Amino acid sequence: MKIKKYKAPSMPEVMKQVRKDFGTDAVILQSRQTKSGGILGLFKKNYIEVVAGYDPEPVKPAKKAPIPKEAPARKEAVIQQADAPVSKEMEQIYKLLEAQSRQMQLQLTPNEQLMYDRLIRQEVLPDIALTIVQEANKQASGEADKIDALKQAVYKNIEQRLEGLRLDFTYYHKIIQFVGPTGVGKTTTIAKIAARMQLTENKRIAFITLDTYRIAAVEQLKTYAKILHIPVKVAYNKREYHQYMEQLQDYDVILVDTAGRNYRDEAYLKDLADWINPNDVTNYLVLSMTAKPKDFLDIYGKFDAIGIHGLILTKLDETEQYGNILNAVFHYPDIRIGYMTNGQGVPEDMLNPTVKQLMHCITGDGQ
Ligand SMILES: Nc1nc2c(ncn2[C@@H]2O[C@H](COP(=O)(O)OP(=O)(O)OP(=O)(O)O)[C@@H](O)[C@H]2O)c(=O)[nH]1
Ligand SMILES: [Mg+2]
Repeated sequence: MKIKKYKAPSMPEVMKQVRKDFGTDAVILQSRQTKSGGILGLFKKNYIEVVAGYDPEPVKPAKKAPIPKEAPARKEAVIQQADAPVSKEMEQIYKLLEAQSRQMQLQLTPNEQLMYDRLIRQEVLPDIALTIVQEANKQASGEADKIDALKQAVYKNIEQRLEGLRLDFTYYHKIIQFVGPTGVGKTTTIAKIAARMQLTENKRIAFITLDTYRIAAVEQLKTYAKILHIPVKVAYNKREYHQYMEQLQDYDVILVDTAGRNYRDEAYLKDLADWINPNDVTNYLVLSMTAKPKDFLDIYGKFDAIGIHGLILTKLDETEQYGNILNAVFHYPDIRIGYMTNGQGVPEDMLNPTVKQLMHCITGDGQ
């Protein structure tokens, strides 16, 4: 790659010089504002300094390149905007140069790059976005140069992955425990599920709470229990928990609220596992869609150790990025999603997800 430094009073003037030397294939590697000239440090003038590069042998198209297992870290050209007003034409040049620079890093065609960027904006993890786009490129069989064909292939690829999911609130035991990090909506979701089971399935429900960590937590569940006419027991230790399980055997379903704790607290997870036999209870992990992508997977991984039968995804209404769903499906292809919740209203803000809804969430496109 040829690299050259340019300096001029404004960005358009610098770019004129860059284009004169390298044409439109140049990549801006760095730009900054400097001062120079003047007398005794006074009357210095502002200049824009740009380092531009040009590769006379650009990277070959993606089709011939081997598919990397992991996406390389995305390095973007450092472009510090100058104070000088930037014309529309210049903005377009910046965008083109940025896209070219990223393409060179990932070895993607412009259409692949567009679809990749779109998935990244939805917070799909980079290695997953890259795999999907490259697989879709192959599936689009020769049509991938048309953006619509590639888009449809990407959607199809995602849909095929979603079809492996189990989308229902199934439980294998009378006792269903709701576990998860702090404040994700465990208690609220328990109330929603209880109300729904009473209304639509005519089930006899009882509550047990293991959340004696905060006084308000017990009161919160008791309030819902009162409204729904459901008995509630508060277990302060493992012995009491087992005792209440026995006492409540006549009920159809026992919904168990647990304390939200820091999932990085190994002792908490060990306690949770020690209190129950995974063969006796169904565990639903409650996760908020607002969690950061890496944390979301990390939390799942940590709780998986105690035996997770399904997921409840909460707070859909608090975000517009749903890449977490795709990231989870990628790592755990046969997980179950029991319910998704989209608001604080009990019991109405809860839905049974369908593949179509999940697609809509992930792509933001309703397809
Ligand atoms: N926007 C929105 N808020 C929700 C949703 N579900 C629950 N919440 C709110 O999230 C907050 C925490 O809900 P809780 O049910 O107390 O959460 P928790 O997981 O039991 O919390 P801890 O017991 O403290 O760990 C409350 O203000 C709920 O109303 C949802 O789907 N959307
Ligand atoms: Mg709670």
